[in-house]
Amino acid sequence: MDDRTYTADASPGDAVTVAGWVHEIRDLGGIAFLILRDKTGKIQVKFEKDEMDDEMVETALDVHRESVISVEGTVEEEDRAPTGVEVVPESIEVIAEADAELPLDPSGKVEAELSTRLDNRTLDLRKDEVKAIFEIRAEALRAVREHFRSIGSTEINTPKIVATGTEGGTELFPITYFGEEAFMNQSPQLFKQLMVGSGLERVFEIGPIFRAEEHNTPRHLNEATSIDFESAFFDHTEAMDVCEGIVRAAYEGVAENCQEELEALGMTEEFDVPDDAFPRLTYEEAIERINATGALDDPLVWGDDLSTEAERALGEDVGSHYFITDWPSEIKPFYIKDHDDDPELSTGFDLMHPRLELVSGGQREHRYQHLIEGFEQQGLEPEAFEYYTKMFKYGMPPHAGWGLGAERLIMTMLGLENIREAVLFPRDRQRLSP
Ligand code: AMO
Repeated sequence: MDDRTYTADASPGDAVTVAGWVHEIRDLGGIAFLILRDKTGKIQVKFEKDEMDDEMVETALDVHRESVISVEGTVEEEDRAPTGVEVVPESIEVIAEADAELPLDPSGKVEAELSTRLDNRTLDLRKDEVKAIFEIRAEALRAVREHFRSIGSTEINTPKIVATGTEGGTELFPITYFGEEAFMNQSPQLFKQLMVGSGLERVFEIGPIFRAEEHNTPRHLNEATSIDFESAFFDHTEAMDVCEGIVRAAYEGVAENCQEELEALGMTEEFDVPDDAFPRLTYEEAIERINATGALDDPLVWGDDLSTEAERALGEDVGSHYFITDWPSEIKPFYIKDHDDDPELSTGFDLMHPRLELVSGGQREHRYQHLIEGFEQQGLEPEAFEYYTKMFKYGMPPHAGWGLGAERLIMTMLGLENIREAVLFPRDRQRLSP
């Protein structure tokens, strides 16, 4: 429709064709209003029964809500209209009639359960506050990409069907690949590391990761989007600097370009770009602080991973984004490098939001012999990873990087209760369709 005008662009005096969905019809007797909604907003169309063509008025009053229509007419100023203008129609066409009964109410007057919303995502995304989440997600990813490019990293796309896992064997989804067992990739970890040894040196990827986690929680998905970064000649502190920059760039992009969306979410007042350097606590300091809060029945001891409860207690105590650094080597994966002066301590770090973990990363083990030993210590067979390990024999620079969960970033940025709200079509224990 070349001649279509978006509702937001309709100005008094214009002859327009507006097209979109029937948001609402209000029949007041002699006069009736149809509210038409499109991507950019809503506009009132006025029908004066005595003065207009009967058939046109009848069509407008009979059409079901959420049908797709187009209206040709003139835009006039009208102070009483929600947007200060209205369309005085000359003709109306019903392009796609909607059923009278809808599985959920896009006007939002009747609230729907999350599962009903996810089953009917198309209708759900007709609501301003839901659409806003995905506009913001798109903007955050745009800003992230731009920031990565500004620091000289190359976007890569690596295979999602793989022969081996990297993040622990129990969380793999097996598939059949021409009669052989293969898996959906849990992380681009090994591929991004291989690329720092290539001529590309500094890379990022934004792509799906698959985790066959059994538990169904408000913070886990079985298919998530990971924002991954890896750079040659970086140590873990430099990787953390980039991580901070990326998180801030995402917030800045949203603050600059998504004011309308933040308004739809009722967040204009409370949306702050995190500005200070994120505090960096060592693992040891973190467990001391958690124990000092008294929130846990059993105090943490060195070597414990942090439970959800422990993360929450620390998050409340710190009150902003923060890093946890210097984790015990034994609870970090084989590819994370240990500190040279203390092999019990790793260079692994996590970036935390007060509510939950956003990022894991670290400097990587780039020395061939140490890497092979790391595999063996974790009970993995280095032979299965030969495609990866052998490249460490041909000139692999020291390097570091991290992975950031895109949905967790959006969930925490917008204060969403459930991570599923930040995904169009979530995959979880119960949900494989749509
Ligand atoms: P990790 O397994 O900690 O590290 O994942 C990195 C980040 O990805 C997000 N994430 C998830 N989000 C939603 N649902 C899930 N099931 C899920 N799993 C992970 C989280 C998490 O912090 N290879 C390393 C990264 C690296 O060292 O570069 C890795 O995958 O936000």
